[in-house]
Amino acid sequence: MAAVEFQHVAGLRPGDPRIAAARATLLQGEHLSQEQGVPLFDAPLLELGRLANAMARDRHGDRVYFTVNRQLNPTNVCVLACRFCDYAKKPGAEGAYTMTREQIEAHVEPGISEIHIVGGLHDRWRFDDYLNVIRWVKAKKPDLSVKAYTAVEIDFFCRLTKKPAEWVLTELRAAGLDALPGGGAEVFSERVRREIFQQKIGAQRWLEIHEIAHALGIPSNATLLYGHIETRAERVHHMILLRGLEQRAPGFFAFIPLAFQPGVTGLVRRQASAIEDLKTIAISRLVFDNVPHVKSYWIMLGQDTAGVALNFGASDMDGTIGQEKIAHAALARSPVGMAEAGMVHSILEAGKIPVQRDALYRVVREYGPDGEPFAARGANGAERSPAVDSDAGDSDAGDAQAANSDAARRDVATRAAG
Ligand code: V47
Ligand code: SF4
Repeated sequence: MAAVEFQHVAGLRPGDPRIAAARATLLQGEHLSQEQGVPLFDAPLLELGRLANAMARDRHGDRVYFTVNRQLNPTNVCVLACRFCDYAKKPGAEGAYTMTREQIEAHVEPGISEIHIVGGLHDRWRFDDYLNVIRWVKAKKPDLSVKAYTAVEIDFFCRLTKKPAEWVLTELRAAGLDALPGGGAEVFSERVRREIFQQKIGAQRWLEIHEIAHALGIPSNATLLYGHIETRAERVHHMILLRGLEQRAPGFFAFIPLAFQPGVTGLVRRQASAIEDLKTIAISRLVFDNVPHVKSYWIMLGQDTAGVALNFGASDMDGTIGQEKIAHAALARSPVGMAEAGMVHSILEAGKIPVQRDALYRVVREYGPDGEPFAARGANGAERSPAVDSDAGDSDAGDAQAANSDAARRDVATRAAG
């Protein structure tokens, strides 16, 4: 983990004993325990947010990252039937779709710098079909960064090909994969898995696949699906397991708490409240302290809560997206996509500095307080990131911290790819 100097955290004087204890632990360079993490849900919201915001500022200054991206869901046909999922369809069912090459290529619009590919486990597709999706988008735009296929899909490819995850991931990388998204983790609890996603891989396999990816130099993200039948203690346990993996095998860029959209699943009557969302984001920042970014995923939070979350520890807003299908199949009320200007506006409104990035957190463009880009750079971002040692603490500015950890991850990816 990059040594983060806690200037902003040190400057706080929390009144609440739970927040004060968490601050003291972090200042000592230690991690919050399960016993310290769970009671933070009952601490005063604003004090909690202040500590998480200070933590984010110590890493990134006031910078908040986002990407101009498209989400590509090539098929909703899925052989599994997770109880929380309104997106998947059984083969041949009404509403089941599988995109053609032309439909896939149409997602590769000229102005985007990231594509996020995720979909169902198709009964008729072979591994080569999934590889082709990456090959086609990369052929259309070779400089596009490709974040594709969750650990659930990687495990499915292992079963399709009868090959180990190392082989599958190496083939995907040869086709053009740059990073793994964080989906499919749900919540690391056997109790919850048995109740709502019993056919799907559990914690051990999910963590194993991401560890293998990191060892191969493929960076990744991690998600938590919350606001259904899980407990707060299970959320914190999930964060602690991910933190342990980052310690053993660094390679996470971002942690994304996904607010469950109840849709027509009947699992819960309503989505978690905005207060619960903000607490979960803030506690993620404090407990999963070695992940560079916590994302405020506006598609599931809604734009307003997502903007507020930028002062509760989140330092990334994901992307403009285009046509989101998973949350909207579950009746999410957020728009299906956002224009770049809207994203910049939300970040400025939160009092933060917008920075446009690609899937590997290479800076594409920074913006001034008027929302105008003041430094356009190539998608490889070579002009910006100083090649600094990831372990060198820099108390001067948070952006140096961000550049450190992000540059370290890119270095890993470049070394392994070579
Ligand atoms: O794995 C499914 C979740 C995930 C619902 O890595 C639902 O940058 C809420 O992982 N309500 C896919 N969530 C999305 C995902 C993601 C999104 C944004 C950024 C990144 C990243 C990853 O969505 C699935 C599942 O956990 N999901 N149904 C639902 N009704
Ligand atoms: Fe299939 Fe993923 Fe939906 Fe589960 S969550 S049914 S694996 S598409």
